[in-house]
Amino acid sequence: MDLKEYLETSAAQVDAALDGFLPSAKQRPAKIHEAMRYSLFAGGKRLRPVLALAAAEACGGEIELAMPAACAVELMHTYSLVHDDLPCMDDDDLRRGRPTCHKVFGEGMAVLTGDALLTEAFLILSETAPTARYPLSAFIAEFAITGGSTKLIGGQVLDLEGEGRELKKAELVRIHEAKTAALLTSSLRLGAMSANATPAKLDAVTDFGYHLGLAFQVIDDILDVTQTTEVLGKTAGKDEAVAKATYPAILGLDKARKEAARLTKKAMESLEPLGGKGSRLREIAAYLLDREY
Ligand code: GRG
Repeated sequence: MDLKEYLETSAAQVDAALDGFLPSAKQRPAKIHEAMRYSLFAGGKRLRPVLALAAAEACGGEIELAMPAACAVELMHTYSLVHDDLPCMDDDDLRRGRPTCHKVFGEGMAVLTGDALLTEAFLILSETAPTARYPLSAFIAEFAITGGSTKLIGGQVLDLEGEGRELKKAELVRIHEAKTAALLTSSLRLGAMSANATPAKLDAVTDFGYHLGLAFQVIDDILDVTQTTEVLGKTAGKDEAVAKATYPAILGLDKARKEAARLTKKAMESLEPLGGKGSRLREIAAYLLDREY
């Protein structure tokens, strides 16, 4: 199967599993379930669950056993987007090309939608089958740490504290480690754990996730600049980029592109302990470096 087909097939499998795990839109109170489904089925790339499934396969496991964890990470990701878009955070009107949850359902309902998605994520994760090396508590702890005050939430705190001032590169890296790399890494780790990965293989996907996560954010920042300037019909320049603390703003576009390539190379090198079985993950890393959306 070529990569495009693999990504589409995996995303479709994740969508079907999410649909099965989630309460139906008719379940009462209907509004909250409608809002959860609105945000979840809004056309996301499903990168994190696909990485979880690919890591499971790379470690010799089966995608069915990784599916609860794969769905749980997508729910945690969607919760973070719903809350990140709120007026008290980034105050965004659009997400995944559609009006944000609070624009459609109101602010109070969007807070509750994020809360419900996160809570549901733990319920789905609890369906994971333990393996010889990893009891269910290891999956739950991994997931809780990722969503907690030292990772996702901590990253958001650093982001809020950094608002309105120029950040140094090291500060930006700390935000990206916590906001972006942590959940990507955890997705891969949970997939690997569902495959009963050896400690060496788990370390390999962890290292891969860290570098891939940082690369993903640099690329996201580059696309933000190039796509915005494309829309405005301007040449990308430092002035447009400094509005937000990003890699292109701090380093300039050229150096940011080189940094993304360097991080992607590091990510690929981390997969050496997986041998040939790491090739799908390597392909995904290469694809993300060249992505245009
Ligand atoms: C808990 C409120 C709260 C925040 C935690 C993760 C996070 C911090 C905020 C989410 C917003 C954000 C800009 C995160 C950075 C990572 C990133 C580039 C997310 C977008 O991921 P994609 O491109 O999105 O995979 P899709 O829509 O394809 O799933």
